[in-house]
Amino acid sequence: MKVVVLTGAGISAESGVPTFRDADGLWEGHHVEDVATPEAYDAQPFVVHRFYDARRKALAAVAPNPAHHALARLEEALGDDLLVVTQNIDDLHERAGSSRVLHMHGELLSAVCRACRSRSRWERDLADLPPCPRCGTPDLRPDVVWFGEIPYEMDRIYLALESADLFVSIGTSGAVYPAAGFVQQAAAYGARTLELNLQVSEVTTLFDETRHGRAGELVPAWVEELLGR
Ligand code: BJW
Repeated sequence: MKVVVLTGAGISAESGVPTFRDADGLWEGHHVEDVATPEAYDAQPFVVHRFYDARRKALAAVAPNPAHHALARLEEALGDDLLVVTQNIDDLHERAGSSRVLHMHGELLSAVCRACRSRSRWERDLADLPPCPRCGTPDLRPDVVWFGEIPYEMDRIYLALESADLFVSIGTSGAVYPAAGFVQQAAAYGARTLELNLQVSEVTTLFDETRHGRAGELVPAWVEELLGR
C-alpha cells in the first residue's frame, strides 16, 4: 500500500514548536503573512532574519515527539511505499529517524544565496550578513518558501499523490495552498483520505475520515492500526 503523509505545524506543537495560526501564533506581534513574504524581506530584512534566527536557535531545545517517532516506525515497515511531505522547516522528522521526507516549504538549517542561488547547510544566525560559502557575497536568506514563491519538490509530490492508496494529513490548518489542495488531488486519483488534527481544519469536509485529538496520541495509534498490531 502506498501512503503519502502531509504534516504541518501541529505535528511539532507537542515538541514545543509554536504553530502559525493558533493562539500563540503571533511573533513579536506579527502575523506569519507579514514576515513570510519576499516583500517583507526586501522592506525589513533584519526583522525577518531575527524571526528565523530565533526559530533556528530554538531548534536545539526541542526534540521529536511520539508522532514523529511513529512516522519513522511506519517508514521502517513500508520503506519506499511511504513518503512524508512536510510543510515544516524544522528537522524533527529526520531526528526521529525518517529519511523519505520532502520539505516543501524549505528548511531552517539551510540558507540560499541571492547572488549565486547556491544552497548551503546553515546553523548560525543570518542577521549579521555572513558571506556565502560559495561566492562570498553577504546576501544569504533563509532557504524557506514564502507566499508567492513556488514550493520545493512539487513534481515528486504530485507524482506520489497520483499513485497513493492512502493520503493522511496531520496537524495542518488547510489555510495555505498548494498543500491544502493535496487532499482533492489524492482523492481524484483514487486514494482514501484521512485527517488527524486537534480541531476542525479549513478542509476537513474534503476527507473521507477525520479524527480529532493530539498528534502525539492519534498518530501512534493510527500507525499501530495500519500495521495491524
Ligand atoms: C494540532 C496540534 C496538535 C495544533 N496535534 N494538531 C487563493 C487560492 C489558492 C492559493 C492562493 C490563493 N491566494 C494566494 C494563494 C497562494 C498562497 C496561499 O496559499 N495563500 C493563502 C493565504 C490563501 N500560497 C503560496 O503563495 C504558495 N506558493 C504557491 O502557491 O506557488 C504557486 C505554485 C504552486 C504549486 C506549483 C507551482 C506554483 C507558497 C506558500 C508558502 C507558505 N510559507 C509558510 C512559511 C514557510 C517558512 C516558515 O516556516 O516560516 O509556510 S506560511 C506558513 O503556513 C508555513 C506553513 O508551512 C504554512 C501552513 O501552516 P500549517 O502548518 O498548516 O500551520 P497552522 O498554524 O496554520 O495550523 C496548525 C494546525 O495544527 C491547526 O489546524 C491546529 O488545529 C493543529 N494542531 N496543535 C494535532 N497537538
